[in-house]
Amino acid sequence: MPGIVVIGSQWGDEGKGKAVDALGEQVDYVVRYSGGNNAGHTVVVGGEKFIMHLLPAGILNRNATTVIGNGVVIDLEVLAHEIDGLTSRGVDVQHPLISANAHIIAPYHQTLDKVTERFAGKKRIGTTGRGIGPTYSDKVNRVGLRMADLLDAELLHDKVTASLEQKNQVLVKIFNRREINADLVTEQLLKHADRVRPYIVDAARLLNDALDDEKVVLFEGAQAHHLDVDHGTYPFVTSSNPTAGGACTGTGVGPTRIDRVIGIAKAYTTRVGEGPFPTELLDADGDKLRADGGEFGATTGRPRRCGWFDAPVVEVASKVNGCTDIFLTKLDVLTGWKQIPVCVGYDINGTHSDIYPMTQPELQAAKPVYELLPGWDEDISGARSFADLPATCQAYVKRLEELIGCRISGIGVGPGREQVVMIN
Ligand code: 2SA
Ligand code: GDP
Ligand code: MG
Repeated sequence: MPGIVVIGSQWGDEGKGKAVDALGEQVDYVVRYSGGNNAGHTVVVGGEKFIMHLLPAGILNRNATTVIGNGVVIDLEVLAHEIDGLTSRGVDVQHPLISANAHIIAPYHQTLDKVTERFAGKKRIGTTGRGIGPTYSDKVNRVGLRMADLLDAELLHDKVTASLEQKNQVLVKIFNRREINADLVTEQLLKHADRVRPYIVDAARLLNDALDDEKVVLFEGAQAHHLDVDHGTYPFVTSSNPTAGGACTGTGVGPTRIDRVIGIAKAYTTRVGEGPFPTELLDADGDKLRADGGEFGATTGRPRRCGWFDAPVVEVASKVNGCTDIFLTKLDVLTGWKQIPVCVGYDINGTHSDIYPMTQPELQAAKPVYELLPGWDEDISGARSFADLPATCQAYVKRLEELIGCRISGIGVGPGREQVVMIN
């Protein structure tokens, strides 16, 4: 079972960090393949909380080698800070191996992200402001900076200069900002160069060799299916491919090497940032879910929007990502509700649909159609087998499984590393 991909099946923050950590000791390599430090992946070990932004959450597993693939965008300052932070907390952080082709987030990418959002007003995306979109834009526009460029100071300077040419005009003329100096930016980036140079590798070759040696490689997705630039709620998406295909393009391994795709689904739904969200609750029920689930951004601290489980949202993610199984998280948060509504389809301008809509206007118009499932009062946080769960809780899981059309292989019943129920 060497190639395993973990993806978010909703709008992120499903608990991918915890799920990756739960796969634990069987993993030899843990690899991030998309996004950057917009991500926040949380693992709670012995009551202590760790949030990883750039490094994969699997880094807390001592046996695994950490890799950052070519599909990731890297803020060098954040990377250094994250490695030092974990080390100071006693985590044995062997340095990560970073693809020579991964792109660098420069300070001007962050500036552009922030000013673009500010100027967009009501049309803003609600980005994390970490410079993610502008860095991927540069990559696609072929004016990006790659990790390998840190190996040649002169080349790096040339590339920064070229990249800033157009941006400076935009910053000055449109956003009324000061021009950014290429020498200063190059200097800032080179500050980190000595440290990260030894990390830079041909990650595609390394991972393919590892798979040839029957090593277990875990591809840790960031964000989620519905934030994917191709498959998500465009334009309210991130600028990369968090979907399972991104594990191939974002690391350089072929699809034939992937044996398992685990979709992570929260037992209800959350979203942070702008964009459509059919089951969103703008009332006291939403506030209760937010409070009970501690639903605040792991990177920015923003309150997450909360709503009921939306089955067509997870069903389409499971299909498009080729999920082999689903890990259902935060089931414990639903304890105490008399009845739990589950969205089984939509009313779209008077027409019923039980599948996720094809177009954005249809999604915007979609009114959820709910099925009410009986709740439970028992504390399930100590459950360790499916049989430990109350009958109505078991029925909730089974109904979701039916609606998603994919086997649920694990359940999260609390934030702690040990708080999982594995189902054979
Ligand atoms: P960006 O910054 O360009 O990627 O933002 C574009 C959209 O993607 C959303 N996005 C996220 N959604 C959920 N979780 C994310 N990570 C953090 C977390 C978020 C936080 O773990 O909680 O702390 O705010 C994440 N990263 C990006 C974003 O909200 C925009 O809708
Ligand atoms: P990720 O981005 O998908 O890794 O998710 P985040 O770390 O951003 O957010 C998930 C939050 O839920 C974190 O605070 C986790 O500690 C917490 N969490 C994960 N699984 C569970 C669970 O099964 N139950 C509870 N109560 N909390 C969980
Ligand atoms: Mg998160």
